[in-house]
Amino acid sequence: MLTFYHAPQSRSGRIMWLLHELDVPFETVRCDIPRQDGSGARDPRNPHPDGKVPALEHDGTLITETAAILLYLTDLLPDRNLGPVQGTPGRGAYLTWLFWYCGVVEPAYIAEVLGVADHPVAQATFRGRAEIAARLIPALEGRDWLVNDRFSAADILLCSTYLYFPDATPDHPDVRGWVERCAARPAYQRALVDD
Ligand SMILES: N[C@@H](CCC(=O)N[C@@H](CS)C(=O)NCC(=O)O)C(=O)O
Repeated sequence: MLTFYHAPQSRSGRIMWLLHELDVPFETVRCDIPRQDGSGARDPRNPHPDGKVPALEHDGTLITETAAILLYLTDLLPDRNLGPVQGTPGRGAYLTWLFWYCGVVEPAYIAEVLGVADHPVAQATFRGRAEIAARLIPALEGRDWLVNDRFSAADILLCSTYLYFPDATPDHPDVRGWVERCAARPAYQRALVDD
């Protein structure tokens, strides 16, 4: 049994999208969270240790962190082919995209929002938009998807930034085409309604 702790218009939308791609039964607990405008509050029903979303419970196991949940789910249901499992082609690339997003892409964009992207520590650790574009553009040149040219949870995680913040999308036709392909997926559209 999968129990998904979700708040609308938040990072947990990516898990909602994957759950719809997986076409698996799940229970959604819609949680309140503190929002940046001062609205909302921590929800006592949410088991996340920091009161955040997303969180997932599977048969008594709690998983938090978006990328960890994506990886957990695609490994749990390998027959859905939404992320290569250990020992199969593309596993290394799959892990690399997921962890690059968490360790580099999200921090780099946050540093930009905070106005510290040019700080030497931010540059040395994350670098910035140009370097993100320099990884994505060649990966998508002549390909529809990031891993094995097959849609995976890596596309969900990386593309979500540009679905939420279109102005941040690297200015290249192959990247824009990939974002459009992601947005056109029926499961993404169902997840938007479910959100
Ligand atoms: N690194 C975490 C971040 C989770 C996160 O910050 N979620 C926000 C919503 S987008 C949240 O729950 N905020 C509520 C709070 O700050 O208490 C992940 O990717 O899962």
